[in-house]
Amino acid sequence: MSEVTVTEHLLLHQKRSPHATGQFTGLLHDLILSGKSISRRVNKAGLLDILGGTGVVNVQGENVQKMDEIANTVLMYRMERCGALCAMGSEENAELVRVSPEFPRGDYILIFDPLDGSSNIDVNINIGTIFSILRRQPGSTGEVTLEEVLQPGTQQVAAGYILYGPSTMLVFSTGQGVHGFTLDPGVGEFLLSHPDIRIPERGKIYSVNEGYWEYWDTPARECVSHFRSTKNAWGQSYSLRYVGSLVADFHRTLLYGGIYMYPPDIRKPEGKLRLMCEGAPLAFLAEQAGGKAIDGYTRILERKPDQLHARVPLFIGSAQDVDDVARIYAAHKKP
Ligand code: P6P
Repeated sequence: MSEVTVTEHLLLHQKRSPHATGQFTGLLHDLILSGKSISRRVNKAGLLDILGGTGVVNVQGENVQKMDEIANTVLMYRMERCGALCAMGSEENAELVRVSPEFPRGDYILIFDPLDGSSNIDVNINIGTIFSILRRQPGSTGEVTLEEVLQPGTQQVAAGYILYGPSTMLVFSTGQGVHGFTLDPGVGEFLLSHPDIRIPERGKIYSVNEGYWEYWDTPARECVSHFRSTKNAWGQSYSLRYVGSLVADFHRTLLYGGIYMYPPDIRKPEGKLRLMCEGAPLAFLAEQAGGKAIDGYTRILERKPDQLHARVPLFIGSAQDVDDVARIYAAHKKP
C-alpha cells in the first residue's frame, strides 16, 4: 500500500528547478485542497440538490451546470489566496481573472476547466478538473497582461487533472514524467498509486463521437475509417469507447493506449475543445508519457492561443496511432 504523498513525491522525487521557491508546492497543495472539496460535493451531488443546470449559458455557449458553478467558485476562492498566482483563466469566466492586490501574489498563472464533462454529472459518469500552470517572466512588474498569458503549451510549468470517478485521482506532470495519485478518503490524502505512467506505443481503442460523421471533412472520416477497419496496423478492428467526458476518455487512453479524437467539423471548424484548459494540458501529459497530440497537422503544444478561449481540434494518444492520423492529414494537405 503506497504511503507516498504528493508533497513527499515533489520533495524527494522531483528534481527541484533552480527557481523553485516553494511557491509551486503551495500552489499544488491548494489545487489539491480544491479537488478534495469538489470531490466531496460531486460524490453527494444527488443528495444536495446541486444536480442539473443553472439556466445560464457560458462564454462557450454551453449550459452551465450547478456543479460547474460550484467547482469554479471553489477553485477561484481557494486559488486566489494560495499566494503563488498573478492571474487565472477559467473555462467558466469570459475574461482573465487577475489576483486582487489584497492577496499575496506570485508569478504563476493557472488556467483550468473546473469541471470537464459536466453534462454527465446528472447520470453519475466520471468528470474532472483539468489544469495548466504557466509562469509570467520572472521579474515582470505591473498588472499581468492577457498577452503574457497567451503562451503555447510548450511553456507550461506543469499540467494535470483531478478525475472524480469510482476513486478520485490526481494525475500531473511537472515535466519529469507523469504520476498518478489516488485519494484515500480515510486519511484525506492523495497517495502515489501510478508512478511514471507510460502510454503504450500503439493501442486498440479509438475514441470519437461517430454521431458527427456527416459534419466531418474527408481526412477526419478517413481517420475514423482507418481505426474502424481491419486493415489498420494491427490487422484487426479497434474497439470504440466514448464516455463523453474528455478527462475520462483521456485517462483511459493514457493508461490503456489508443487514440482520442475530436476533429473539426462544419459547425465547429476549430473543433470544440479549448486549447489552453483542455488541449494543451492533456498534450503536455501525453508527451510526458511518451504519446503525442496534434491538431491534424501541428503539435498541440506548439499552437499559440490567439485568445483565452481558443479552440483546437484534438488527436491525442499513443504515438503510433497519432502518427497514423498525421499521415492521413498530410496526404490531404493543400500544397
Ligand atoms: P460531444 C464536455 O462538454 C466536453 O468538453 C468534453 O469533456 C467531451 O469529451 C466533449 O465535450 C463531448 O463533446 O460533442 O461529443 O458531446
